[in-house]
Amino acid sequence: MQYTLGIIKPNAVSSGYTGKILSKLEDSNFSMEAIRVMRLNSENAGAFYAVHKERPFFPSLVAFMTSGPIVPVVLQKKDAVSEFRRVIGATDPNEAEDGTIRKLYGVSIEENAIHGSDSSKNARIEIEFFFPDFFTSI
Ligand code: 3AN
Repeated sequence: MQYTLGIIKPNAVSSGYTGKILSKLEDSNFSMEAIRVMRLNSENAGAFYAVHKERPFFPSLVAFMTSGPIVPVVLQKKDAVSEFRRVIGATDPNEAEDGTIRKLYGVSIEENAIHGSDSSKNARIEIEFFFPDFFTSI
């Protein structure tokens, strides 16, 4: 079993898709291990996306991710990281396969509805970012 971190992004939360997205994840046999509804401030959003700090889209990404509530969620499944990325689809919703979460609920490469960790190592770092006690409580 492996853990991954998903974040339902502000565009999907404000459009009322949180329930539908969580339902799709449950239907895909992910088990929900932790969840919260929260807002990021600019400092936290910048820290979370620090790897993109030099990219031209960074200021806009931080503004978007702080524009409204988000829903970080810890999910568990066999091969959770790659399975989750398969269910969410390509970063650009226009390139995502039919039926994927980004195809269904993403509106642009930036407002792409959901984040997913890209490796097991980063999943651990990202889970601890949003749920500092997670690994000490399991
Ligand atoms: P993914 O979330 O698919 O792993 P990353 O890590 O390359 O994609 O990008 C992180 C986030 O940065 C994306 N989810 C998206 O919101 C934003 N992003 C990535 N590339 C672009 C881009 N070319 N223009 C605007 N935003 C982007």
